[in-house]
Amino acid sequence: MKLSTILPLGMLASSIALVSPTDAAVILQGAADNYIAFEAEDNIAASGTDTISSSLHQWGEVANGGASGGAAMQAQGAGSPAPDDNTAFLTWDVEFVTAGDYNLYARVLATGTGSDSAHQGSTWNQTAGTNAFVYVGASSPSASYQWINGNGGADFEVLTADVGNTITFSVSIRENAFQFDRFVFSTDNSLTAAELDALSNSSVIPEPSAYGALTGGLALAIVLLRRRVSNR
Ligand SMILES: [Ca+2]
Ligand SMILES: [Ca+2]
Repeated sequence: MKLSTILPLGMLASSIALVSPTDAAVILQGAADNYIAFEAEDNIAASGTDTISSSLHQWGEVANGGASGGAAMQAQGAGSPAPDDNTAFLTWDVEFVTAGDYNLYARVLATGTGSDSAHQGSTWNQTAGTNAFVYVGASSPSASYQWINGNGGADFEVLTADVGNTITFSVSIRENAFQFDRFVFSTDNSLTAAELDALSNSSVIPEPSAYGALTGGLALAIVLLRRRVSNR
């Protein structure tokens, strides 16, 4: 067997080894971007539910033509959990390539005063159920999706030590029917709604389902290898 026929297989094998089966999808800042943007309904790394007075509280994906990507995550469950009850949570894994102070913007649907707030981690890597998340809400309810400034305007600090590492951001339920549609973390703290809408979603580091694509590539390499062998 010639070295040239073996090499492609070897290269594929090392590509596979780089993807750990335990990795969740990680939302990755673009090399030239000063922001990370992602849909609330996509690439959720972890979630939790909570039962209060026999009512199950959880985040559910809902379709809505007004939502970015056509869908959003909605707080579901009768009544309202107590403030700072963050067991019914969603978590996303993100990775920055540039350190700095990042402002959180959230595109939300808050149609009434009884459904215009939620909770969020105020720093990276806050663990639901143990840390007190902070209030995030719309200043005024609206029938349409709106961008709000999260974290009370306080920045999320990405340290040099955070760069290239997976860090997590989490939200949890406060009021029923509140929706998170999309998130942006940007070093620009004065982005308008139009500017936020215009930002492309950040790319994602493949999750384990990418094994299928890699396996497909491996199968193709084996077919090509067999073809070469049979042609000899
Ligand atoms: Ca409220
Ligand atoms: Ca969305």
